[in-house]
Amino acid sequence: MNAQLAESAFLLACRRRPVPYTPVWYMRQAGRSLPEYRALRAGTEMLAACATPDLVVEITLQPVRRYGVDAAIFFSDIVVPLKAIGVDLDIKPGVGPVVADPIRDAAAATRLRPIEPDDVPYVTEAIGALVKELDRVPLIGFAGGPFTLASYLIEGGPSKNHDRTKAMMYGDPGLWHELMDRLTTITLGFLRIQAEAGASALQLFDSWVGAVAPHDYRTFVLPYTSRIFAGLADLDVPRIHFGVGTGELLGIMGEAGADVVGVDWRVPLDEAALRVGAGKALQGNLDPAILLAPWEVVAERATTILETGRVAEGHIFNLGHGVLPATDPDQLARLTEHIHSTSRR
Ligand code: 1CP
Repeated sequence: MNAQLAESAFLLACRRRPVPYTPVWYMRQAGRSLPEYRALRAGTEMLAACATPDLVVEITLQPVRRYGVDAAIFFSDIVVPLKAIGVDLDIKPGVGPVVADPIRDAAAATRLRPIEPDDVPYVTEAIGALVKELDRVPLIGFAGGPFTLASYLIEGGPSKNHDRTKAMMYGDPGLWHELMDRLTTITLGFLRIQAEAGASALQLFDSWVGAVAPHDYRTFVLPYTSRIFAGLADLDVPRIHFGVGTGELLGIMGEAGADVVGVDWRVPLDEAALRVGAGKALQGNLDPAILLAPWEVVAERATTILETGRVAEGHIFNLGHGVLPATDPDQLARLTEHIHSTSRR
């Protein structure tokens, strides 16, 4: 890693060291809201695009150029490693991941095998090319959290309440733990592949885990998220842990072992810092819908988040969840500028 990269505001904030200004990037910054993305993707299916290094490199770089963000996020999807080990699934436009044969019994669960670098040569190749192109801008690799992956596999697609997922968790804990154990091995393997290819930070997106009560998180999820973060500890790469609707889970997520905890828009960052506990940086947390309001509203809300974020030991500005497709890219470009200039020390 070059010295400027190691001293980038993003990596310094992840490590809770002093920063020249608050670093910023946006979840789902690549994709949907960018016209140059829609032009490039035209005629190529999502999973095919994820397996084409030239496209992945270009799509990953687009938001860095346009928004001036302090980190790039690898263009891929949380279901890519599942597809790579042979799960029959697709990403349907306007829907999301759809699994042909949902996992509902032990025979199906035991077909989930560990992932190897040879399963995803296009990931290693694209990350290698990106690290060169990005030079001093950090690249974030990512994977889906085990609960969130389990939900897609059990439900067969996007779900509002994760009913079947919880039915397995409560009703057949043996099968649940078998499935979570295998997903943990895949997620950990996929994150390590990305770090070894050159990613300089890793984010675990357990987007839907906010559906679980804290005491159930402890029994049914924490053993697995803890194993993932412990399994990355030797890499010297900051680990970020994110979920939506996790206000009641922030304390336990703090225990799971990441360096940075992502916070959605429901909990102010000063309160989140108390819940997460000492020794963590925070990432967040502007409601993505605020970007649909006039600029003055965005600026005022963003400034408040910089202020509440000051009590955290490190703060990476982000949205509370992904960029909405209807977002005007100019709002995000202006927001990056606003965060940098307002926070400059
Ligand atoms: O046809 C298309 O253009 C597909 C739209 C799309 C895109 C652009 C999907 C389908 N995934 C992605 C890229 C993607 N997915 C990225 C990289 C881009 C970036 O962040 O800049 C990342 C990090 C993800 C991660 C992802 N996929 C998550 C976790 C993050 C989150 O937003 O919570 C989840 C839950 C998914 C599943 C998924 N994939 C796609 C969709 C529409 C969904 C959500 C479906 C649902 O609501 O359940």
